[in-house]
Amino acid sequence: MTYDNIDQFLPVLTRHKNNPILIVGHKDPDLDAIGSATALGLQLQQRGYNCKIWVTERIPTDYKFLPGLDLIERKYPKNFNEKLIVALDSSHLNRIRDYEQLDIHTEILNIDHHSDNSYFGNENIVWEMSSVGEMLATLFQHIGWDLTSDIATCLYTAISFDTGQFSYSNTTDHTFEIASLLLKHNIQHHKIIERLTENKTPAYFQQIQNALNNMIYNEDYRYIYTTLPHCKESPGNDIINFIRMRKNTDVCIVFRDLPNQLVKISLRSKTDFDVAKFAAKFKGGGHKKAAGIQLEGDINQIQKDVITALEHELIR
Ligand SMILES: [Mn+2]
Repeated sequence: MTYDNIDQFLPVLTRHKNNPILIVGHKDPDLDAIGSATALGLQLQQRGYNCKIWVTERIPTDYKFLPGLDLIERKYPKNFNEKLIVALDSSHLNRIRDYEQLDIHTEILNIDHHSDNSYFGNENIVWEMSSVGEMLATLFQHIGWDLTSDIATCLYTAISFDTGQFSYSNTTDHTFEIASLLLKHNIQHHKIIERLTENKTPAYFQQIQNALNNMIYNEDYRYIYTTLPHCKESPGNDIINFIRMRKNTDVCIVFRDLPNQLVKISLRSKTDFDVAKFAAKFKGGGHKKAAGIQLEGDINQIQKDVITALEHELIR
């Protein structure tokens, strides 16, 4: 494994030692985006940097246990005048919500693990790794920046989330090495996992029920999909992880029917079938084994189009 541009990390930060630094992540932030942002924010803060995290979305109550959330501003901090933007877990600039508000002339450090990353930064650290959490832990280790228990908690949460508690194929020996290092920092492994997995609301169970009722399995093509109607809150990875347990399944899809004819689609592959490539046909993207699409229109028509395209691809 080569760590491209690993030696750019410290010089970029050092150059901005006395400048305001703004940390951003992708829209609908998950726990890799948020956990990485708070880890980097806490790390920079304890080293005397002036930094803020900008996330416009309300932070889900499930995430409230994370340290460092007080560094987050929901409104774009107009008078902060950042000189460096650190973009985390975002394959393209337009993955950042309201990115139009950012000054395009500001220097951008792009740290990401998506295979379709467009290298939109002035500096780009893009690796094939489980999570940005694992990347940041590696970068901190490389430059000799010690971790506090809070920073380790954020990183461990980010990694646990993006690896499905160390169960997906993106989990490597290196992931476990980093996890082992983080565990040495007095973090409560079982509490973090409990927060990630045993903290569900009644609405969540209703979603599971809907997901099961709407589940459709195709034996010939070995795909499975389901639809979540009126699903405002993100179900995270749980529903797609649930339906992927079906025997003899290669591709899993969850369609979320949102207000204003917005349809969000999550895709997973359990074979070499590249769902990022497939998602790109509908202007979506992601990783080979986990990707997403966002479309506007009638859910039934969109479903038909996506499933027809999928069957077409699977047959080749
Ligand atoms: Mn991620």
